[in-house]
Amino acid sequence: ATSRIGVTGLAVMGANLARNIARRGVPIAVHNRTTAKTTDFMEAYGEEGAFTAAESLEDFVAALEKPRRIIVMVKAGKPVDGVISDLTPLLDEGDIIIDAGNSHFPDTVRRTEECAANGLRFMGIGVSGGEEGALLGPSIMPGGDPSAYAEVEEILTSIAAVVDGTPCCVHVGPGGAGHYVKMVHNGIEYADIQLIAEAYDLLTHVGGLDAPAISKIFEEWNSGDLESFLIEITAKVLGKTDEKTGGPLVDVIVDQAEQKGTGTWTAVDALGLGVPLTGITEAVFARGLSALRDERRAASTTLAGPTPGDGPDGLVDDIRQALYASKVVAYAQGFAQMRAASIANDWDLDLGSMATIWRGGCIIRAQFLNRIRDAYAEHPDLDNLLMVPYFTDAVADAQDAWRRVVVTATQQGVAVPAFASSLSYYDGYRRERGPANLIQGLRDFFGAHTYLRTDAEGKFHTRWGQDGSEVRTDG
Ligand code: NBP
Repeated sequence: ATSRIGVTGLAVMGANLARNIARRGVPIAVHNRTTAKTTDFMEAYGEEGAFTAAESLEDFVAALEKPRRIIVMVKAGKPVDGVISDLTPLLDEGDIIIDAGNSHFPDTVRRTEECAANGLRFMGIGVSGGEEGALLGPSIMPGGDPSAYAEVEEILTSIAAVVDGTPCCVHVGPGGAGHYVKMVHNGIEYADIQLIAEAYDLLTHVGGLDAPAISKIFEEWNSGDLESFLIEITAKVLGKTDEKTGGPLVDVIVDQAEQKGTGTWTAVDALGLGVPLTGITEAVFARGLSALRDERRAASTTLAGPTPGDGPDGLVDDIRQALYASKVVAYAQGFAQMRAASIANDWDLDLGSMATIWRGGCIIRAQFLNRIRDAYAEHPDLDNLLMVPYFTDAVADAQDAWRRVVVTATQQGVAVPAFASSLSYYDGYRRERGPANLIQGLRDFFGAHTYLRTDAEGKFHTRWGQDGSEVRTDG
């Protein structure tokens, strides 16, 4: 047994993670269900480090030091369960199985329990950054038994991205916490991307700008508050000339967004927790709408819209501000969701650390995350990021532009679900008294669901269908 750790599953993510580990001088065993992939891997990268290639799981396990540390990087879902059950009889008490794929957190909770029943330690870790991140330094969100994390901490922190000397890897919490945080990360990524798409849509259809001009705008935006990986690559994608047509590549890409489901998981979980997560959820719905391409084509010549007009003065900068304010809201909602999940599951999540490990390696890496980290450093029990002076002021400064953009979009018939729902959330959140008093009145009328009063303790019901008198129902 000469390898300190092993990776099974050598598709792009597993292969790159294994190479990243090996490049740090860590002896590592590699395995893949289909052996040809292992052979190809060794031929291509075998010289990069101290690899032991294993054809069978038995040889793979035999190559590992104890306690064995095994990273499973196979397709999420059933394959992960298959690999765990194949490994289990080959392992000893205290060995560690680490699922580094995009597993759904309830599966991670279940697998943690199943492994524990077999004397094994299980970790579910979120790895973000795509294939390049896996090779050069991802953001890593490890969840699971702290004693297991202690056994792999050195390796994981050594392969993670580093920002200002701090590795983008911190123990998130027990059980499914790591995969949960990765899920919310992906959800926020959906919202960020949707907001960018709405800005692009407005600049195109209200601003009358072409893709190269919008590319330049995003390039400029990337030197301000919006500075982030996604804004940077938006400039690149919009600036790309198509080899075939000689025009912008984006103009010939089909406008149907695909998805792998992590945005939906985030939205469904928020609904279950009762957390208003409008930005991410609208982003998932917008992808769903985009997929209805044939229906949209038919509707485009059937359903009426407004007569297009000119964009107002200052439109470009207004859109920048609307994008920023909506982004603040989307992150505020995502962090509120993690806080609610942390309380519900007893995870004790350190939200400032989550912002810290997302600053590098991952798709949503951004300057902005430093502000979130600072906010939680000062106020660890913060209910909502919007209440921190930096964000309160940022949104206050942007709100006039934000409102103008939503009004313009509405008047000109451009759909901006994420901009508009973020603004509605903001306006709803800042109201001391909203209209739910009427909702409670209606619920009491048709279902005797009772209501609370602003001026008295207790629960009340009005006998709507009888004499109209009010009764106290809680004793
Ligand atoms: P895939 O998700 O495409 O999975 C391919 C790997 O799974 C191959 O090694 C394949 O082995 C193995 N596999 C399958 Br499929 N079924 C198996 C089974 N029943 N038993 C054993 N092995 C099985 O690979 P990936 O794109 O590298 O992603 C790996 C994980 O990382 C996923 O959970 C993914 O969601 C996550 N992730 C991906 C990215 C990304 O950018 N791609 C980013 C972040 C996270 P074979 O060669 O024998 O078919």
